[in-house]
Amino acid sequence: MLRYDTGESELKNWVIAETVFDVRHLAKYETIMGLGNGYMGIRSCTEESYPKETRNCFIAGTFNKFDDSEVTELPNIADVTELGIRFNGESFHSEKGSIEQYSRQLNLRIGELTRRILWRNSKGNVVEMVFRRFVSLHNKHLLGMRVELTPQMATEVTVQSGINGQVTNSGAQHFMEGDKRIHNKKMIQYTATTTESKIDVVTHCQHRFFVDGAEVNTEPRLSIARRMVTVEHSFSLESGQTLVIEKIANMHTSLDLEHADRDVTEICAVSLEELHHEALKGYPQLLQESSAEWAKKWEAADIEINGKNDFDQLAVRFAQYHLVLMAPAHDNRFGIGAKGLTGEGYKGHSFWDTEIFIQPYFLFTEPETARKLVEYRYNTLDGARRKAAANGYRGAMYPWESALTGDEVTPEWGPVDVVTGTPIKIWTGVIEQHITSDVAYGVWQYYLATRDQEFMDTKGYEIIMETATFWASRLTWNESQQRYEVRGVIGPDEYKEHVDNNAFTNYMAHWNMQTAIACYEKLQRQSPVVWAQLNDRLQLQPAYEEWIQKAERIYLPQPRETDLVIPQDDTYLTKEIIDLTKYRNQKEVGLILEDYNMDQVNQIQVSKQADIMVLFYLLEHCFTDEVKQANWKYYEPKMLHDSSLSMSTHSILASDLDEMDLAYQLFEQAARIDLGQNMKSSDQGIHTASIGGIWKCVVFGFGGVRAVNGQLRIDPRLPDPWDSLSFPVYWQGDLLKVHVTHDAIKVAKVTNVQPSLYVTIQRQQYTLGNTDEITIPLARKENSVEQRH
Ligand code: IFM
Repeated sequence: MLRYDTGESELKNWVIAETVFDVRHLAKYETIMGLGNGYMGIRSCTEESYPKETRNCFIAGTFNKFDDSEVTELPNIADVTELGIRFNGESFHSEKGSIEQYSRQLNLRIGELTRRILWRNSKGNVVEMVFRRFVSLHNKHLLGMRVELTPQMATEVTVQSGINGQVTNSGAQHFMEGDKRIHNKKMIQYTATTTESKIDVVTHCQHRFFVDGAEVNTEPRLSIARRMVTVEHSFSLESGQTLVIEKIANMHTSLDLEHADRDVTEICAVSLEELHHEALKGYPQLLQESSAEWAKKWEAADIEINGKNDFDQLAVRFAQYHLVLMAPAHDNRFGIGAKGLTGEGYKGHSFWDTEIFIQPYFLFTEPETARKLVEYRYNTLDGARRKAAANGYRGAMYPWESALTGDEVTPEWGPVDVVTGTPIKIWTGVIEQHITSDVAYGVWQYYLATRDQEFMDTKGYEIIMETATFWASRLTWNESQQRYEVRGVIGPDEYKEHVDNNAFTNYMAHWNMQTAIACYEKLQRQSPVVWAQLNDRLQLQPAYEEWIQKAERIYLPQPRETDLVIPQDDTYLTKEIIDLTKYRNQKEVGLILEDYNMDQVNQIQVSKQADIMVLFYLLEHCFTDEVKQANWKYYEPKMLHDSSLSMSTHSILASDLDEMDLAYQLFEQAARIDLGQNMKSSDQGIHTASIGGIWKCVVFGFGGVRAVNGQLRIDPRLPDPWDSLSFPVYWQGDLLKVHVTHDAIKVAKVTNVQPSLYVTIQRQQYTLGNTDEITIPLARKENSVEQRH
């Protein structure tokens, strides 16, 4: 059972808890209680091992390809979290003896996992156990564990612990074993190298033991076996004595920027030295150092919701916690995986999830991390160019799934086709092409929110122009209609494959070319040097002419006169309409694929996820509320929300349309995708886009924040169950604090990077001077934007 409130007041809405241990739910808790820091992520497997566990540790960027028939993936790193504990020879395991008391908690505020158990073994000996664990936000290489064992009778306790390199990714072994060693009977070393990408991974760990507070040194039994190094310590405890085990581990790789010039021996030496130093500090101090970093994160980003349902406050903190875990803020060579570093799902690959669902959080909360994310797309631009060329196009065609290089890494085959009994062919890597304009959109949003001209001059314009050139080469001329079309794609709604003129794709391609045109003209006017450099490399003049000629004639599906519905693609509206009640009431997603295969689903008016709705949110100024409403009415009944990206988009759009009850209901559902009581939803890892979506529902939806035409708009609408909402917004270098109630909005400019800042609130423009604070009564919508101070 998942519980959200511990009742401890100082931790109210900061804790998620498991109150009953159930092996059927291992995967759920491993994921949602995952620990990490953007460099490494570990699933929260228990110290004792269970057959159904998925014991994963990932380090960002360490991609490896197992063999030619597979795509590259994040490999599972040697495990340090497993401990074998025996009491008078009997191994601790929850399926033996009986568990008299149990609770496991993740404290989001400090990033510590705690498990408390009162266990009675088969001989009636009762042991009180507390397991603690954290991954450091202070030293990205470090992980700390502490176990407190208090048997209620005299007991011989044996602890076997070390490093286990026998882990795989569902059977795929990504490593060649390297050096294994135990230094001075204490410091355990395990090195391994990825088989294809040749990345060295160095793991060390060290133990300290205390009995009733006094450190004890015992002679261990040492063991080195195949892909495994362990030490075993034994202790004779009197009844009521407490044994404390501290295990501190660190991980380094040859990919780490600080090790660029080192070989594996040198990395080992640095890592060993570091661990020696860190382990001496002890768990409490190391945790304290990490907590201090969490405190800074929360101070900079904390959102306060006052309302009827505590869950809402917890949900947004849970989202922010996982946003920290997923983002490789330390290195611009790595993207954010669709499951972050919490599971094998989607193999660590990055999707449009980053730009459209996750980046907004960093843009408005931690802009320096947002810069890393857009730089990642610049670092993979050459791969995107290769993909365009390989497919007969020009410019840059971003991969649907991206790893280190920007080459396409989408697997070719997926789960079973229920009709043929063979694996489903995955087409997304070939024809889900809107990712290219999504990347450009992410770059442009970054620029609007930061005005980081240096980034644009050296990287951003190039992405926008090369992606526009891709679209120019991708369009097909329709002679009879006298227009350019985008044929044979998958739009965001992946239940429609090989469609022509997916509205989302066409509008975004158009936006991409228009933005490139605007950038070109601005550069030519204002930055001739930058323009000349880009022109030299990209032959901009002819490209510009082509963008203009084609952008003007690209087909943008228009609302039908009869009902204002925009065709999602050329054929969607002609397909069969069936009764979808069964699938709309489903407990788990994807039920329709158990009854129909993809060819059949393609022939039905049924949608996997938000498609046109995402367009309304990204290009909101292009569509009237009437059109948005009409399309909601048409498409929503056909929506299964079979992707975790869908619910949050619908919630934001409902907020935009002032449908606050609906917006809140959808927010609640989005917030429960991982955090809810569905015990299977997160087995493969956290849904990072949905996590970003939770923040977006709050700040973009209820908070009404958006960058529109280069200007910050804050147009809040609180749902009924909330009394107030406070959140920070970074905008063009300055920090704003926003406080919203049902009656008023208060905006304070906290920093003074710019002398004045413009913000549109309820369609009126305000200027905020240094440390200005304005309070504006909230009224219903008005029609025109007026200038006021
Ligand atoms: O990017 C998404 C896609 O839109 C739907 N399927 C899952 C992908 C990764 O989250």
